[in-house]
Amino acid sequence: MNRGLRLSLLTSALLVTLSSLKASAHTIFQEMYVNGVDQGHLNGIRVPDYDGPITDVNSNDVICNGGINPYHQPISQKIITVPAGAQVTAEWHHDLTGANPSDPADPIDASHKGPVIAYLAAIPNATQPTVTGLKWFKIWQDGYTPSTATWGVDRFIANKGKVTFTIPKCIPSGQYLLRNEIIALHAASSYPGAQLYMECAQLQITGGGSTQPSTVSFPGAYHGTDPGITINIYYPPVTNYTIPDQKYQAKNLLRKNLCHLKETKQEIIFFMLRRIVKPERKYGRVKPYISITNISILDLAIGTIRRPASQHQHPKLHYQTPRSLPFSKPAGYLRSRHKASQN
Ligand SMILES: *[C@@H]1O[C@H](CO)[C@@H](O)[C@H](O)[C@H]1NC(C)=O
Ligand SMILES: *[C@@H]1O[C@H](CO)[C@@H](O)[C@H](O)[C@H]1NC(C)=O
Ligand SMILES: *[C@@H]1O[C@H](CO)[C@@H](O)[C@H](O)[C@H]1NC(C)=O
Ligand SMILES: [Cu+2]
Repeated sequence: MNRGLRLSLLTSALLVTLSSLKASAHTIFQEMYVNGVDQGHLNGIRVPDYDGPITDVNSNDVICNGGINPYHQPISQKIITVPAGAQVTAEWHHDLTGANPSDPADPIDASHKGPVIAYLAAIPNATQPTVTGLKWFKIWQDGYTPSTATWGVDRFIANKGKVTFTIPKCIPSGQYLLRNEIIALHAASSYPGAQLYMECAQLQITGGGSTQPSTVSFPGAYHGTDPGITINIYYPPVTNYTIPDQKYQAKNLLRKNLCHLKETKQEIIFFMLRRIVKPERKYGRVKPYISITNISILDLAIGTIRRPASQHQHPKLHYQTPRSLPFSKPAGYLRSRHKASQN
């Protein structure tokens, strides 16, 4: 079907459903840029013809769409080459025909407030049809900003449907799917209600490293009971919003510093020293034997971790603590280690 015909069919479909236009003002991720270079409309992305949402977070459709919204045929066989560390831009529009400045609901209707999110998953073959069983890790998200009462979707609309983020420099080279997602919350006060929009781009990441991020599954990462999935965004007024995928929330420091693990370890240890080990000071100079052989210790380090004011405040450290160290007990643990070290 050529673009003109598709457009006119779409237009008549829209006219027929004019009264529900607002409710059906959805969106599709359909074009990618790598370091600013356009990869071509619909190239390397599994796009559906219809822009409708997925509302069942337990459905396989939540992975890369393409189930209840069948893929546009033929599915692009292009694999987009992305150097690790590159900035990529995902561009979304109201329907598959691309940007339409005269459409007030392009790139998405302004009512569709919510977060904009990006995940990656390694895959043996980026064009293989099977997308179940992949291990996903979040690389970027833009949720709710309380100080300005604005959502990721508001910024996304202001930026004409484009969001830009970095592909982590340290993840292994290879083929990946990039899952770009918007969770529209305008009807999310009961489940199912949140409208999830997602498409997957096919990537070949080159020049990467060896960091293995911790991962989640789709379906599985989200639940109908998540405060980020089921929420009334109108009343009471939103003061905080928790983007779904709790595992990510707990480990967002890792995500933020995915490629700076050494620095991350130091910051966590600094945090633990300030928050937990402070009483040790009266015994003189603390010689901590905290170790972080395993970044999973971030499970324990949920909270605000501030940077030390100066480099000199970084303690010198030996890394050798078991990962099972309970969060409530490190002071005692440290004390015993401190004693042990004096023996
Ligand atoms: C990857 O999957 C596509 C689609 O099934 C297939 O055509 C292609 O041969 C596969 N490539 C490799 C290297 O297996
Ligand atoms: C807001 O924060 C409270 C307290 O931490 C939490 O119980 C609630 O689920 C959060 N709301 C959302 C929408 O994330
Ligand atoms: C790190 O944590 C993972 C997951 O909990 C565990 O399987 C692995 O053995 C740990 N590695 C080390 C070096 O402790
Ligand atoms: Cu919609």
